[in-house]
Amino acid sequence: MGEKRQWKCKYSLARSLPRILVLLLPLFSTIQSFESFDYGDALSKSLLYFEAQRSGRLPHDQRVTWRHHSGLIDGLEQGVDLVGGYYDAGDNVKFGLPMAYTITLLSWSIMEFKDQIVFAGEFHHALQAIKWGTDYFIKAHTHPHILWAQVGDGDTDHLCWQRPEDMTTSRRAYKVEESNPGSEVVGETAAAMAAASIVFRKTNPDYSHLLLEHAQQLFEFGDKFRGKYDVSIEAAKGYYPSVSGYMDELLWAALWLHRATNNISYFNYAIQNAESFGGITWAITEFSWDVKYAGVQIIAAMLPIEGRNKDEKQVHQEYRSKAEYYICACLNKNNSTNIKRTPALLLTVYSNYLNSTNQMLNCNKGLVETHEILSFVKSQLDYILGSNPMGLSYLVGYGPAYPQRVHHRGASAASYRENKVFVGCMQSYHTWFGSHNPNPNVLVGALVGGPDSNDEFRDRRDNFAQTEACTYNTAPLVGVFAQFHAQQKGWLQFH
Ligand SMILES: *[C@@H]1O[C@H](CO)[C@@H](O)[C@H](O)[C@H]1NC(C)=O
Ligand SMILES: *[C@@H]1O[C@H](CO)[C@@H](O)[C@H](O)[C@H]1NC(C)=O
Ligand SMILES: *[C@@H]1O[C@H](CO)[C@@H](O)[C@H](O)[C@H]1NC(C)=O
Ligand SMILES: CC(=O)N[C@H]1CO[C@H](CO)[C@@H](O)[C@@H]1O
Repeated sequence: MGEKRQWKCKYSLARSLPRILVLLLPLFSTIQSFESFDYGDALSKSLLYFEAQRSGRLPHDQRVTWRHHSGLIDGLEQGVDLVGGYYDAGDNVKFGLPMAYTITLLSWSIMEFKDQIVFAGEFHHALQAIKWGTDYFIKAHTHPHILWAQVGDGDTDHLCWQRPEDMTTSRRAYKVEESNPGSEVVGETAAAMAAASIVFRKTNPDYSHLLLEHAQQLFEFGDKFRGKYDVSIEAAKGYYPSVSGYMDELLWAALWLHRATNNISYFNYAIQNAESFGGITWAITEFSWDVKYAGVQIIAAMLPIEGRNKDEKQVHQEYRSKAEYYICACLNKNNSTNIKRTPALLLTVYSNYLNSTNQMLNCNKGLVETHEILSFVKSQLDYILGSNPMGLSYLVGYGPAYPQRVHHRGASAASYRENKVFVGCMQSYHTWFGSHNPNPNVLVGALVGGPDSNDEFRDRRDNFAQTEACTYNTAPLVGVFAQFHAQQKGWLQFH
């Protein structure tokens, strides 16, 4: 299928954004908005996408009705129930690392912008999107020191173009354990469950408590039995290899556990390992399923530090300076244009933090007010939603024009609900992958890879770099859409 050994959705949309935005940015401070986008609609749609990516037995209230049950024997071969969870992108593999990262970002989005999501009437759907992932992690964490971290393998899956409901490819499951460790996936799953426990604390305290227990056990496991997960699970290597190693995930997990428990030992972990784990030495303008340093730095920068000693305050200050380097670099105010990911979530969170503590951002090209950061984020959102040279919304299903041939097995084939006749790999490949027609099912809310560095976009199913979507690219937009929707509707921005 031509997609073998791609590093999925790592450098896609937003690669070309900084260049355009540098040109546009001065306009935004004077012109509030030259085109009005419906962020509320974008928010609702972005949450629908997670229903389209569901694996397992679908519930009665499933709104994306072209999908049906799939992966119902996942784990059976190994005697473990791994039914559920999410497909990461346009294929039918369940990859643990990006799935966990998706849930961390969704949870972060939803805790940080909870009031705005409630205001938009989407809180219930948002909780469901998280729970579909965390219910699966609970199943996959079968022993304190065992985590099932993948079902299916990319190589056989990518030789087959088949809707998930008809799947005939390998559903072998892979685990990490003491003798076969995988600290990236274990750390990220700990982070996801800790973050989700915060989200569920009020609405479902028992569930929140359960998630926290899993998170604490996983962190202990990932920290004590350290090892690269793509060495232990070779089947992950061609698709989600860990280039940055696991130290960023361990810091990330510790900070999320600190936020969830307020237990000082996690704070101390992030401070004591700050230097040796690269937390305060790396200044990286990438935030992705692989590299989390910018997220670590931003969360650490927002930690309250009253009562901490001089050395701890010093480490905190170094985290903060790296965090601000990242934000400044995104805004092109730190001599860097090397932003490869849409940084909207991090910027919006940090901007709200600065505003609520009455601070400004100090970049080496000058002081930046929080409304300037938000203008930049808004310009990114508007670019995604249609304010771009192609005049296309890269959020599928939004607005009058959007990609029609998304690289997605289920969306490209006839809906199982309408046509239950089994379609094998080859027949499906010829009939659906090979078709020049638009997909029969619209993958509403998916953010596709997007335009190339010349702002061009070719809407072809085989052009996976541009037309495939990944769950972890839509997840951070959920909170940001909610924030801008609330602002657009005159909701009080800061309390
Ligand atoms: C804090 O976390 C550590 C490490 O998990 C644990 O040993 C300790 O008992 C916890 N402290 C409290 C007060 O819960
Ligand atoms: C940043 O760029 C300015 C000119 O735009 C240059 O004078 C300055 O030396 C650069 N600083 C760094 C740290 O590269
Ligand atoms: C915080 O946001 C409000 C509303 O947009 C704005 O009026 C105020 O100037 C901001 N404060 C700072 C410190 O940027
Ligand atoms: C690469 C680069 O230009 N880094 C600078 C970003 O800005 C901070 C201060 O705001 C400097 O300390 C960095 O050297």
